[in-house]
Amino acid sequence: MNHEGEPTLPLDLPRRPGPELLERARRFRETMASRRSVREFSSEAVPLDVLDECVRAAGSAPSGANRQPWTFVVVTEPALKRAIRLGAEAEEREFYAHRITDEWRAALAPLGTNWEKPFLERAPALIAIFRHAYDVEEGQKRTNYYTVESVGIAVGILIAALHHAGLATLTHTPSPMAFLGQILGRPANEKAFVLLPVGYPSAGCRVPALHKKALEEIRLLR
Ligand code: IYR
Repeated sequence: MNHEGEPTLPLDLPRRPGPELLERARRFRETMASRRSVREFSSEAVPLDVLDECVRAAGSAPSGANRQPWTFVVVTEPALKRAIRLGAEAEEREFYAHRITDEWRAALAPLGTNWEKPFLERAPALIAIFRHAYDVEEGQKRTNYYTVESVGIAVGILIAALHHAGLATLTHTPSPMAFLGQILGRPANEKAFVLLPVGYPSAGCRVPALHKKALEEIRLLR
């Protein structure tokens, strides 16, 4: 028990020798280095049990006061995917026509994006992640803490888990995203956070030639 009288468990984390740590770190880094955001999907179905395992991994994330302020909606129903595509394209049309700044347009040029989002219908699954700004228990609002950080970490683990399993994702944030909660019938405390199309890349899928910063550009030693 801890000092509040709450139950505790022994921690089960194996102590690995240095070379094994390095080898495992290197292999994970290599695995993650091949992850790319994909916008051209095959329509081939993905196994739901694989998605479930990846969502379980995401659900293991740390969160403020362990509130786990997230819902993962796995959408495979074609009519729902179509509605989501139409909702996203309505916002994106406005974004690319009016809301985008010249500077932002230039920043997006290497990605080749536009208002059209056919991948939202073609990808076999869309995982819509909702952030619980608060929870409602017995009609009372209960505050959650650090929800953006918590859900961001969970989504990072989800993207890593899907990639590690062998599935491609796109981290998609049509803005604003209120249409997602409406289409999927989420309550007012759940705010759409990000939309992840998931599947296999289409045959011949190409991705932009992007550069990732080297260690020396992102890590400081003090
Ligand atoms: N949400 C838009 C625009 C967009 C914005 C950023 I920042 C990106 O990295 C990519 C796209 C869209 O999905 O097209």
